[in-house]
Amino acid sequence: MADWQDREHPDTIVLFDVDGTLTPARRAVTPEVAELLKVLKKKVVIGFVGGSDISKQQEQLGPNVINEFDFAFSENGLTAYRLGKQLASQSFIGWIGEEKYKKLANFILKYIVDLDIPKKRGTFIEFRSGMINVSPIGRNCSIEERNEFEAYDKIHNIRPKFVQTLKDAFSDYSLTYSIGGQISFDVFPTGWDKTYCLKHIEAERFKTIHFFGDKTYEGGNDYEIYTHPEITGHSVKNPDETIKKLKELFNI
Ligand code: M1P
Repeated sequence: MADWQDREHPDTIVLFDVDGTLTPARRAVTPEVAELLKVLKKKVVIGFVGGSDISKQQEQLGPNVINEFDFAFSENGLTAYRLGKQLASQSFIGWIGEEKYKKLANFILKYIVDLDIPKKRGTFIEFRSGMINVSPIGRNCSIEERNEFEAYDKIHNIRPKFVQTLKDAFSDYSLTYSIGGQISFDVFPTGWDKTYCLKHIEAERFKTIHFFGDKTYEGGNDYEIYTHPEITGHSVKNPDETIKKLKELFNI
């Protein structure tokens, strides 16, 4: 498309997961990554696709992120921007309906009431446009409490057990549960995973679509897009590895 003629490779797009790939989980991007992205943008089209909502991505990647990236995909692309302009969004509540949602939310909150974990804070369900995010400790815990919960969860499998209970109780709901971060999991209609963002770039007819992510294993929230037949996937452990692979791949 004409918009990308200023790039060395206008038919190539590179998409990035955010947490664990461009930034440490829920933390800000480093100047080194930000600088590298500027150089990369001269060569190819760039975008990010994260599970979080846009306000968290603005905190992490900068307030002007929808203009700095050619494509900004929040909530797996259920909220999307192209060159700073918003594209069509999806509504989780519109899809599920109030009655079914109420049953799901009540079940989740009752489960959390009975959950015996060391600390509980606030915001156990975050209601977003295209999904809900559920956190057993509560989203407004501190960074230290977030790290503690993650370590505790690795031993006690609080989130995997919670997810399994919801899968069993709501097997007729066509929902997918995705553990993408440290303290929570995302719940969205099956199919609204990160591959959803590809609908927004179909018309651009890119010849190569690269994707960089850290949770590329089965069950991780990068798995579906990483293994998609049209994607050249790159699995990384952290932002440093993203930098290293980008430098090798694009001769930067
Ligand atoms: O981007 C990955 C995840 O980041 C956050 O997870 P947590 O707060 O558990 O570390 C959330 O915004 C989540 O929705 C998102 O998938």
